[in-house]
Amino acid sequence: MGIKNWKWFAVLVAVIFAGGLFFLGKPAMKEVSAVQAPGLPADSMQVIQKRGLSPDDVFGALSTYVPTGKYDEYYMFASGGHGGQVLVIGLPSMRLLRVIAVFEPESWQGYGFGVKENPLVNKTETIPGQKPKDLSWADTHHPGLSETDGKYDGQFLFIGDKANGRLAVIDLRDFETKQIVDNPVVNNDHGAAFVTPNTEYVVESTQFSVPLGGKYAPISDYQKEYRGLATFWKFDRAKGRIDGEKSFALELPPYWQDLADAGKGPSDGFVFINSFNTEMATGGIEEGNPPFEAGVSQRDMDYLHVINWKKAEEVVQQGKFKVVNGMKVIPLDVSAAEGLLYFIPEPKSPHGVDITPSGKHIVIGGKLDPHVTIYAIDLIQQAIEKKDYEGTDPYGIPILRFDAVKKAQVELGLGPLHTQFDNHGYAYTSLFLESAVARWTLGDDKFQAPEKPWTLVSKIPVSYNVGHIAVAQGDTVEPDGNYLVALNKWSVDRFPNIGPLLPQNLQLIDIAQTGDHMKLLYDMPIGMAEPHYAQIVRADKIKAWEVYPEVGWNAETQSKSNTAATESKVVRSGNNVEIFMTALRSHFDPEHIKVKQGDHVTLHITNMERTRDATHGFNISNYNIAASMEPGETVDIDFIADKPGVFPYYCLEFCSALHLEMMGYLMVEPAE
Ligand code: RUQ
Ligand code: CUA
Repeated sequence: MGIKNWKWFAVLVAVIFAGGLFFLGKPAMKEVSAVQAPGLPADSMQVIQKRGLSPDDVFGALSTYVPTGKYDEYYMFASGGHGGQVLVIGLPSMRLLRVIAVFEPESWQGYGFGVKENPLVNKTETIPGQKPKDLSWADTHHPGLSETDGKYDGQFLFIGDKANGRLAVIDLRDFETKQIVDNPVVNNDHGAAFVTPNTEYVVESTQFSVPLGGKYAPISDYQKEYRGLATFWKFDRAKGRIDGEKSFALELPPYWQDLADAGKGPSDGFVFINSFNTEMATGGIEEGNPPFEAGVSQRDMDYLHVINWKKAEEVVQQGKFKVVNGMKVIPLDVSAAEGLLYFIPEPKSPHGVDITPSGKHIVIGGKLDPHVTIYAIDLIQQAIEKKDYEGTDPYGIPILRFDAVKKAQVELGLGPLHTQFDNHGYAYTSLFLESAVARWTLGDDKFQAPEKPWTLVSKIPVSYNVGHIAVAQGDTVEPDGNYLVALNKWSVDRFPNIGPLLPQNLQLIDIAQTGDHMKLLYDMPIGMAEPHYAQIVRADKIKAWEVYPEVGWNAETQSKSNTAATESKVVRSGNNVEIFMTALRSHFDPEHIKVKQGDHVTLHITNMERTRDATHGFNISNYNIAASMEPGETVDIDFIADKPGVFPYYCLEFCSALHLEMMGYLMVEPAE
């Protein structure tokens, strides 16, 4: 215990002691503050008393408070659910640091309101000839930080859009979205985004089976025509973009594939995706059929999909694929013949699949089974080699024998979903039905817990209905431990009443010590859609720019813009008016833009500032144009001046004392 911790411990002991006296109803304050609580000022004691704080409350407060001028130790990247964005939260303070606009227009960041550099405006083809979908919202589920050797490298963040089958790339040098990729074969996903250990690929797998390629087929042809898909998007790290032409996909049976995770260490080269609805139920409650909720949960076992992506890569190189809307798709019979896909029975109504830090074990949570089931990669490989199958599924995919590949099962409680890991040899699993998080021990993994392997150690209740959990770096080969965040779907009574639509509740839990020590520290309401998954990374891994590297920076190409201007200029040719504009506290140059109705106007605006935080905004009244130019940035906007009149443009950020003066007029002279 370091000297700093000692002091803190002494304060805590004093506080707890004081709290004890306080609860005994003694007029304790004066005695405690001076003698028994060295270092704790009397006014702090008064706060504790006045606010009625318990020792646990004080512990939570001391653990999470980040004094002004000091920084959080971790960044948490959480999906923004059907808000379509990504949330950046500091830990342990649980302060919201940034909302990154991804799939939805967002005016503060000038995202989706005319600036050509952002992918909502400038929709690029990922695969030649494939028209990107014209959508302005998404259901973001799983953020995936880029990895090197199975560790977060702090360079990129990927996020999937469950509702529309898309994937986005965020560059963590400026925390901005650079690319949105449309899956041309399917229109929804769920197992996205999960990266392979060196970010060779970003995995996106479907949730709901559909006829591939956007075809129509009646539901009566479900088994014949509907399919799932696992897409392996090739990531070009140097370009910071997904390369659709080097990507490929595997056709899967029409089971509903659920979450995915990529193997690492001994399981590197494999991707694991679980599934439900191996019943292939097709619903139709209105026609007297069993509803989906009953139809998809009849069987005791569904199938964990084991995909050998390194082998699949070779099979693609050998040309053994069909092309669906420009995407290379490996058909099911090729996967069966080439040994690319195996199934493992998994109980019951499986949801989360998580690889342990060593990469040796695969943990499955079955929503309707009180256990987590653990498989071992060496047993899986042996079973594949020995063809230890219990048969094949109707599509010819071999099913490995459950008992041959199962390593352990641990009974945890009701509704186990998702599992994360720490650096003490513990696994943590969310229990949805029980509203709790369970801590249990791994056996023979990278770290070893003091307790005996494969046993439940303790549980902590959470409020309420926990979905995912995130441990700091808890899905990598170097889990950091210390903190766990429970992403609770319901908050019910935790916050002041704001009407019927309630926030989600993210709860911070201290997991720094072993044994049954898990302490709830903090509740954070999220009043904007439902964060599904989050990843927590040590702050020193993120190396973001403070300002753009040079004046005249194009944030799309991350290089010097060829439309940057350090002096203003207006170039007219026929109906085209091109304006090179500068922005510097506290003026735009030019301040008058004179055009004729119908002119095609192109604006290149350069923020000349080198001062940190000296962002300027730009908008044109009634033209639905909004931009944000961070220091050094050049943005390009073009529009037709179809509305005659005089339209102020002004800076949207309160950048200086004369911010209100930072404006100009767009004068659109009516056409005769
Ligand atoms: S899953 S419903 Cu991450 Cu639990 Cu999306
Ligand atoms: Cu620039 Cu206000």
